Amino acid sequence: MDCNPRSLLYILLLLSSCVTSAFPIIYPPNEVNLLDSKASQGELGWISYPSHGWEEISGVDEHYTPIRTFQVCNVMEYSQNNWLRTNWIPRQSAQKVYVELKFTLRDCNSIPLVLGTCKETFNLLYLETDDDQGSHFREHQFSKIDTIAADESFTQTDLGDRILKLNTEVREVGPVSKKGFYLAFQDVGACVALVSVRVYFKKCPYTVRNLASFPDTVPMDSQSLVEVKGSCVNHSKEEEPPRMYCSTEGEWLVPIGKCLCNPGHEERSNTCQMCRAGFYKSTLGNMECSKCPPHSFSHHEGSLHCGCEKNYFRAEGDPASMACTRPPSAPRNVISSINETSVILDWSWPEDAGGRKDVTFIVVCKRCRGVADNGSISGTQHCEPCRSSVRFLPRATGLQNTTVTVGDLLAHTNYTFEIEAQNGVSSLAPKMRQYAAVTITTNQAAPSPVTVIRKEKTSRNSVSLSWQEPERPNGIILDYEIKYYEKEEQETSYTILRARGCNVTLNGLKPNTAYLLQIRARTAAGYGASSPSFQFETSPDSFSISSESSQVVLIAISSSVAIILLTVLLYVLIGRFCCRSKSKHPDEKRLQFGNGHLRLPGIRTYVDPHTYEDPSQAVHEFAKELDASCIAIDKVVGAGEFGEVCSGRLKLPSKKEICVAIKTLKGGYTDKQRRDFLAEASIMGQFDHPNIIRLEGVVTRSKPVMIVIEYMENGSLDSFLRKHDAQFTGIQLVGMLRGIASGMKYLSDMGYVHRDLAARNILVNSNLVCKVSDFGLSRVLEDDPEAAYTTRGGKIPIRWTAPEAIAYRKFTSASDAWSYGIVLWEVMSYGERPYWEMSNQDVIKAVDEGYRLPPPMDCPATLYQLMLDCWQKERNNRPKFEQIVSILDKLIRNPGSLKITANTTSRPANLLLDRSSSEAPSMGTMGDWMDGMRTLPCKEAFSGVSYSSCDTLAKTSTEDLKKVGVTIVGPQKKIVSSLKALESHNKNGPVPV
Ligand code: ACK
Repeated sequence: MDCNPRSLLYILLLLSSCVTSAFPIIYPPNEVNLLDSKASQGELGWISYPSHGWEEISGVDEHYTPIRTFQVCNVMEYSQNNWLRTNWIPRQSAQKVYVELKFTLRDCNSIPLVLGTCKETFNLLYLETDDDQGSHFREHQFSKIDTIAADESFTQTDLGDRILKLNTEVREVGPVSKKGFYLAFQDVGACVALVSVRVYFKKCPYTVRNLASFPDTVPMDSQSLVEVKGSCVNHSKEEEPPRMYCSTEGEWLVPIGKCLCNPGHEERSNTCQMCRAGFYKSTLGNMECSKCPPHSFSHHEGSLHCGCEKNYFRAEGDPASMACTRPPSAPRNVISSINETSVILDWSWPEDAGGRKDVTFIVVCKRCRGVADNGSISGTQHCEPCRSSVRFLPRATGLQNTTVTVGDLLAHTNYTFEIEAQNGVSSLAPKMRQYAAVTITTNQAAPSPVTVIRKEKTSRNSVSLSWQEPERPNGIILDYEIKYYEKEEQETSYTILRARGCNVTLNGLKPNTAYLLQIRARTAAGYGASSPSFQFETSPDSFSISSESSQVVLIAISSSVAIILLTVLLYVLIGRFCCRSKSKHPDEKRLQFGNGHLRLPGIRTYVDPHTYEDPSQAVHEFAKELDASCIAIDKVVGAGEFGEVCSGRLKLPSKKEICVAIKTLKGGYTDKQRRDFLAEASIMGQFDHPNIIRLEGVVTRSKPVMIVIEYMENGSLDSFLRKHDAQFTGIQLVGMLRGIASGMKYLSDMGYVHRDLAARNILVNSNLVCKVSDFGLSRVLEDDPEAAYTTRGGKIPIRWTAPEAIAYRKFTSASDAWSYGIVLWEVMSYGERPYWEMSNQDVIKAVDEGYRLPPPMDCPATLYQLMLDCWQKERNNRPKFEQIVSILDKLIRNPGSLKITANTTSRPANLLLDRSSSEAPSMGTMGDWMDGMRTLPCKEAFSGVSYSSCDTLAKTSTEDLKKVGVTIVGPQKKIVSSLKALESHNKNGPVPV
């Protein structure tokens, strides 16, 4: 072994240099080298003083990389002071620098004979200057950084060899402030090889965090952190300002805030990159680009959204992620159901909703002309939008359900409805829109209500009104029905008038009284709904005359008196002329009642006496006042609600005495009772018909108050029939029924609804003539022992009353027709109680369920059929009294038809017939009658007789019958009496008993 310590160190370094390697030198990114001796392959050019001190030599480092090193090993001599100074090192931005030394140092023990002179440390010093001082070097200018000692001098190998250990020491220098500095290494007698020197400072290196870039940042020398603002990378936007802190160790700390990639860009490796074709990104954010949704595409990079394919669309509010959609197909299976002037349209959902859920429906109404015979619209149709008054329920647009009701259409009009399904993109593709169309024709409909009523003129007792035709007449208006009543009376009694035009004057009103009035129009389709109630008031009874105007008023009164006197004179003259002329038709006489009420040509109307303030005023308008001394009461024949009914005689001056019935008003009556009592006379007095009980007059000026009427020998029809059970021929019964029907026809023509038509209210005279009696308004029902209170509070004779009148007080001539059917049944069953002992409730229920009274025993089929017709649930289907009269007339002309009975078995005790199965056979011709006759024992009798009319037959005598072989006396008489009855009836009306 060489004992020269310097050579030992040198050998080691040379050996090391035999194996070279190209290890790249990698430094931490946050360290910035100011000097690295390893990086230099050539001479470093550092100053060594004295010259025999530090020596620069080439060698290799621990990685066998060629390096330049300095060594000194003057361990044998005392007082060593060897300096090695680096070149000037620019400070750059460093505030504090680090010096990393790699060196080997031999321990003095391993070197023989150096005791006392050998050292094991060296000093590290520095000098700051603003410029390079070149070779100028002064020891005392340097400041010591530290004394550097080796941690370990040798390392033992596995083979027991000792290997020099490379020491690494790092020292901080700072703060440094001048532009540059020098380092110096002072050796005082050690054996040291300086393998490398690296001088560096620390920085926070450029970095990108949260898509914000942060520049290289040199930390402060002090302990404080440096706050650094980041900048968003390209194609990104700040969401929250990005910031970070740079520590003194060159580390980035506490990232705050971030940036987001712009639409059309996504984050890829800390950058924002454009979306690829076929992808899109519509919003700011760091999510990935999405694939284009169905029916859309993007051909370019960086797409914000994908365009729709042909015939596909995106609605304004549609998100970019939603598939492109298209308008829906047309609704399917449109069905219309027409109800008069409204139609319900139903349809099915379209087959293709276009890929959307926001499908709604719109219905367009068009009024079309040019309909072909088969109902389909012809090619030359003209359509125009429907009027705005057409109502859609719930609405015409934005329908979410597949049905709509269209109302207020015109009657008998063709309409086309276009139903379109719409969705959010329908408006974008007008050409792609499809609709389903349906064409309908509306039906007949009743007119709409009158809405505008005007008061033209008012006086004490009258008012003139006019109104506008209903907005939708739905046909030709036949007339108007005007119903009015005193407001206070609350419709308990009212008056109905009819007018053809749009105005009317109501007379006979009470002064200073409030009235309510309703008008409804009538067309062939029936009555429309009533107008809303219209209120008017009559003028006050008295008025004051101011002194200034008194003279004028006086003149007016005088003039009026003169006019009235003139009118009376004229009236008397004309009256005389009329009396002398041939007697008029009773209906024409009716028109002479001069109470000032509406008289419409051709329409005779009855006047409600309740419209008169004072009943005696009405009663004297329609009834003659009799002197009580002309009346002789014989006996009491019955009891009415207001008092006894008596029989008696009436002897008017210069007239024959006649039998009369006298209805009396018992003492202690109230005003209302008196008014109601006399109301019957006021009503009766308006009628003049052979089948309506005739009023002779009234006694109101003395007591008892009386109503005097014609005397009807046989009393009430019901008790009369019961008394004579099965004693009349069919023709006699039909004759009685014909009379009742004729009276009812007269009443219905007058606009009077009886409401209480029943056999008990028909009176029969000695000639079997039946007359309708018992008149009044609500009183009639109050008076009737049969009347029962209904759930709605009214009192109604249930068994005789039509269902609609029971249910909602719909009293009309049609409800009277129902009652007539019951009377018919009563007559044919000789006064049997309708529905026998069934309770009223059971009757209502049974009738409502369609059950009807069965035919009375031996009832002719035709009459039973007539009953059933009168009991039609739908009141418009019931026969009018005119038709009933004509049917009965036909039967009377063909009595043989009465022989066909509706039932062959005996009368059922309590069985009602189901209406649907109770069809009666019909018979109405002369031939039918003859057929009926053939059921007699002498059925062959007429086989050889030629007959042409009832008249011919009626002239048939017993002799004639003998000629044709009817020789038995009984049948002969029966046939002849039947024929006589027929003839008599044809000539004189009802057949006498
Ligand atoms: O069934 P009747 O005998 O006929 O009993 C009643 C009673 O008065 C109570 O109404 C009888 N009656 C009513 N009006 C007349 C009249 N005009 N002629 C004869 N009797 C009458 C009725």
